[in-house]
Parts: sequence; C-alpha cells; structure tokens
Amino acid sequence: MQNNTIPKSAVYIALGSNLDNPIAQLQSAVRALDTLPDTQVTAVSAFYRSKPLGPQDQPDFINAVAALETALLPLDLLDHLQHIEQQQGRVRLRRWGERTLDLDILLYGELIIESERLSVPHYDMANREFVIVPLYEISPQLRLPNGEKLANLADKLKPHHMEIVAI
Ligand code: A4P
Ligand code: MG
Repeated sequence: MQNNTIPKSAVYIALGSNLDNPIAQLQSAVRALDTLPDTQVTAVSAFYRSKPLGPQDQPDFINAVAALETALLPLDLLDHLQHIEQQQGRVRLRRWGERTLDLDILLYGELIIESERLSVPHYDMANREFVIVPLYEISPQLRLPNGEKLANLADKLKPHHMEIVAI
C-alpha cells in the first residue's frame, strides 16, 4: 500500500516591514506563504508596531509571526522566503535598516541548524520583544530546541512596549 503523506514540520516565521505600507506588506506576505508548495499557514499573530532596533532614523516597524506546517526542507523554504521578499520590492540598504519585507525563520521543528546561509533558531530571537510577544501569542506552550519555555522569555519582556495595529 502506498502512503502519499509527506511529513510536515511546524515552522515559525518572523515578518517585519517599515516601508511602503507595512501592514499591506505583511498581509501580502501571509497570502504568499499560504501558497507555497506543500505548506499551510496555521496561525498568524496580531500585527504590532515597534520602535526600530538598530538605526533610529528610520520609520517604526510592523512585526508579526506566522506558524506554518510545511514539507519544504529548510534551505528550500529559505529560497522561497527570499523570493517573496524580492517580489515585494526588497532592496538591501544597510544592516538593521529599513526594508519593505523581512522574513526570518525563527524555528523549524526542533532542528538546530548552523550553516552558511541559515542559523535556526534565529540568533537573536530571545532578545526581541517584536518576535517573542507575537510568537507567544500564537503558541504559548512552545519550547525552544534547548528546552527553554517560551513563556519564560515572554515573562521577561512584560510589560511590552508595542501597540497592536491590526488583527
Ligand atoms: N540567514 C541566516 N539565518 C537565517 C534565518 N533564520 N532566517 C541569512 C532567514 N535568513 C537567515 O538576511 C541576511 C542573510 O541571513 C540571508 O541571506 C540568509 O542567508 P537579510 O534579511 O538579507 O539581511 P538583514 O535583514 O540585514 O539581516 P537580518 O539578520 O535578517 O536582520 P535582523 O537582525 O533580522 O534585523 N526593528 C524592529 N522593530 N523590527 C524588525 O523587524 N528588523 C531588523 C532586521 C532590524 N530592526 C528591526 C527589525
Ligand atoms: Mg532577514
């Protein structure tokens, strides 16, 4: 008997934008994620307005986190994310600078990946309010691959300094 079910992994993607109508950029990115091959978007957080990390002479960011179930392998997923960024007019200006769309892989199942193109979990996620708060909103029971409870990280960031701008 043939089994055509492809095993899928739970993946979390951070979305960020601070140029060219950031809310619309994130909405468009969520639609694009949902049309990736062998992938479904299973949850999307509210959209949060946050002060820029890095250079302060740039607009505030809108950030969110999306949960996916995907059969794409990590580097294939990264290729697709970079394609979506480019479709939405991403231009590389400066490190930590303004962008129409940034899509980062926060977590890929329980995998720990350290390769030239990909570090998972995302190297700085634990310190970023604009990542931890929306991630905790959609997955409060989550643990990181090192066993740390997301709830502990979220606790350290209370009260947070972001405003919800869209749900
Ligand atoms: N790469 C390695 N690991 C990953 C991963 N887990 N997910 C590589 C995605 N990409 C990963 O990324 C550079 C390279 O990182 C990629 O080619 C990929 O192979 P990039 O998006 O082209 O460059 P970047 O955006 O300058 O770097 P990065 O690391 O994404 O920037 P950050 O650290 O994410 O900072 N302030 C607020 N409030 N909200 C924000 O969203 N974002 C940034 C970007 C700065 N300040 C911000 C925000
Ligand atoms: Mg990025």
